[in-house]
Amino acid sequence: MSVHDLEKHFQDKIDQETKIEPLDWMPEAYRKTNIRQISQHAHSEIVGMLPEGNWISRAPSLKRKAILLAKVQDEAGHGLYLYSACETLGITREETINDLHSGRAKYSSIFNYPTLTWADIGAVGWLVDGAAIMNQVMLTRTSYGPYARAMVRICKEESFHQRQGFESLLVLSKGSPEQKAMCQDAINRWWWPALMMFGPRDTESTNSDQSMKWKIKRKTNDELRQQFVDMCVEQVKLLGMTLPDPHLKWNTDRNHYDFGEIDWNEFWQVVKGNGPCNKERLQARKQAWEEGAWVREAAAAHATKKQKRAAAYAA
Ligand code: FAQ
Repeated sequence: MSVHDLEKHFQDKIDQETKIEPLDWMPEAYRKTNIRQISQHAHSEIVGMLPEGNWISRAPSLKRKAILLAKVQDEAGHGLYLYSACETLGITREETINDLHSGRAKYSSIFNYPTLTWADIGAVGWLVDGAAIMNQVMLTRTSYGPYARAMVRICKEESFHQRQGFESLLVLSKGSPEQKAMCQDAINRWWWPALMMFGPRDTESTNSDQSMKWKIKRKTNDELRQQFVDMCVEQVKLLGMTLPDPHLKWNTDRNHYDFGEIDWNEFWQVVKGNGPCNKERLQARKQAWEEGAWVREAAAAHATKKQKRAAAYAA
């Protein structure tokens, strides 16, 4: 088959909703786009453990500590499924991790903000996991099979994460005046960065057009952001709190909430490495990688020993 025929066959499969699997022929740019997105997603899960891990030792009760521990462990699991999905595209885990450490690969802007109070952990659950799941539900139907399957399980866990965050804020919102103020302050600080998680406006999004044609993405950045705003405006009422945007207003023509302008300068500054915690986050990941070298060596030595034993039995 000529490359043209292969490309046509590939696009037909996508149009007919047949998943692309690792051994199928795929255009090099499709492979690279998936590696880019899946590895950046994996890095986000792993770096995302840092702002929450910060509060495990300071959670206000044993119950909250157990919940937070379970959640942070889930994020590690998500990272591992995603690194594995990425490896099916012919890149090694070490290569993807090197790309993170060298700054070649990005991770979500949101994890470059600090978690200053206990209420931030609730706000991360409600808003950050909420934004993540809004985007990830569409990814359960993404065209690359291993990524779509990983997302099914991840979404189930993310939905628990979002609910626990909301419930934690609900408790604070019914508490003392100080607790209420802490809850509102966390919402104020996390709202705009959460909206930035969906990426640049569609008109500025360099990858969206092609990713939509290949059904890697099923909804655009602005569509998902709008869905998220509409959902949160209703949910915040249950908390008796407000969202920090004076321009939020129901638009009867559009059947959606209008909202204020995102500070895109701040977004790009954070993406380029100049956010409040970028340097700290990367440093923590590099240190963890170096300090974990002995674990990787021991695991590799153990695997070699097992292989040799199995070969000896088989002989
Ligand atoms: N931060 O052309 P587009 C989570 C970059 S998981 C940093 O629109 P695309 C779980 C983008 O990479 C959260 N960079 O890009 C959790 C591109 O640059 P590049 C992560 C961003 O890929 C919860 C450039 O801007 N989720 O939170 C961001 O079509 C709690 C142009 O943008 C995923 O990764 C950003 N926010 O659409 C863990 C989901 N936005 O790569 C712990 C999978 C854009 O060309 C605690 N990813 N950029 O150099 C996606 O769905 C897409 O990649 C988008 C961006 C929607 C994020």
